[in-house]
Amino acid sequence: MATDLNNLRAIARACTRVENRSPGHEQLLKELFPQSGRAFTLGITGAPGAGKSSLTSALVSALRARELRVAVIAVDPTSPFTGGALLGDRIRMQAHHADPGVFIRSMATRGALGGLAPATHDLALVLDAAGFDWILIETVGVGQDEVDIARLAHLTAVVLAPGMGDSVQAIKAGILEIADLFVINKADLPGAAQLETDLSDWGKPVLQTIATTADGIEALFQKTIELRHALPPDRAIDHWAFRLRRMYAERQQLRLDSGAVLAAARRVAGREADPYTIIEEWLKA
Ligand SMILES: Nc1nc2c(ncn2[C@@H]2O[C@H](COP(=O)(O)OP(=O)(O)O)[C@@H](O)[C@H]2O)c(=O)[nH]1
Ligand SMILES: [Mg+2]
Repeated sequence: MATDLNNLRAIARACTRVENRSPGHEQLLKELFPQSGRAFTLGITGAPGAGKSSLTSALVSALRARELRVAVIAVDPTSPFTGGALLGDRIRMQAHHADPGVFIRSMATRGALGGLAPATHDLALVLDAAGFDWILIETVGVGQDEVDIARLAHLTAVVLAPGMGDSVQAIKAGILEIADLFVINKADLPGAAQLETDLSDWGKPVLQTIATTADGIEALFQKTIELRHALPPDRAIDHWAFRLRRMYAERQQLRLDSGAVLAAARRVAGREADPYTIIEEWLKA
């Protein structure tokens, strides 16, 4: 049965089908959808080196101590290796690899058919349906894809570290706006207090952590639970409205025949036709 996800290998296989957009993956997602909706997704985003992977690993330990099943999706567009996170991430996460209550997946495929954000969300749906209680999505907060990924998590933690230049200014306003909470990691380094002052203007909770020693992880967990319970009920509707628009636009794009696009582009470039009429005709078709 296609929807049988009761072991890690079956889950990994389903993830691969969804990630590669293999034939039939949509049918699989349709079948899994009714089993989804129970997992809590936390986006963990921020600049490279801020300590997102370390923090993720520490959070996994905190969740496992409570016997919660946790899946991690590491989205790292900077890594050229398919399915490969950075070596450091691998080593850090190795501690969890033998644990059947933990599932770790890297998404490294830039330019995935239909885009990185939709593929990541579909992956999260598979893991949700597979019964994971928490899904941690680590993204590098640089591009629109990553912002979209983080935006659609239940909550998003933006991770900053002192001594990384003008962190607050360096991180784009877009990523600060999607933050539900700020984590100042590497609080053992000088400048953490100043960073906290800088961040206080945003009116969001700010927590300090030292991921490498698990300092502050318990408080981060508690704050996350608190924010989770205070989530506005409309948020899920907003997220789905956003996703439905995206999904529709993608399907439209995939339906376009590239030969026909090229032929139309030639006509527009040659001023034989105007692009507005062409789009109108496509929408009617
Ligand atoms: N001093 C200090 N170093 C940390 C802390 N958290 C992570 N690091 C180190 O910072 C580096 C980058 O961490 P990593 O988790 O890979 O960052 P990422 O790129 O945001 O995922 C690694 O060498 C970590 O060991 C911390 O709280 N304090
Ligand atoms: Mg990382």
